[in-house]
Amino acid sequence: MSERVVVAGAVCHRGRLLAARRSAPEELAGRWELPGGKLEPGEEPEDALVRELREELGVVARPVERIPGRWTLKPGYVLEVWTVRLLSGDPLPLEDHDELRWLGPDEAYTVDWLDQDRPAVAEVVRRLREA
Ligand code: 9L3
Ligand code: MG
Repeated sequence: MSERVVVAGAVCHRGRLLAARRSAPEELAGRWELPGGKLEPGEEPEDALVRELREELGVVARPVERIPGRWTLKPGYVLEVWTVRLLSGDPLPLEDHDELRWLGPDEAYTVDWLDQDRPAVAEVVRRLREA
């Protein structure tokens, strides 16, 4: 059986990174993540990411660059992360999240990130500090 891909977006705007607090499932609720979700059959990763960010946050966004690496989630699922630019809309927690926060590099670790998101978050924070 092949791996199923979960895509997530490091949405960066004005030097800050968007963090989203999950509202489900129970074991992940309250933890923070880079928003995104599973590919649908036949879908390209970047298209899935655009769709997920529209559904979950109500924004139009564009994947810019893949963060090197892929991280195993539950067995059979891997996480891939892109940096993302907002094209239009103000993110709202429409689906699967109950709070959003824009975090500057010095605030990036004030939330409890999901374990598998941490390497990508660290890379994005490093880039924000350099910018
Ligand atoms: N997941 C982990 N980190 C992320 C995302 C978007 C998702 N940044 C995990 C949580 C779920 C699975 O991947 O177990 C599927 O995600 P979703 O479709 O419930 O968002
Ligand atoms: Mg999701």
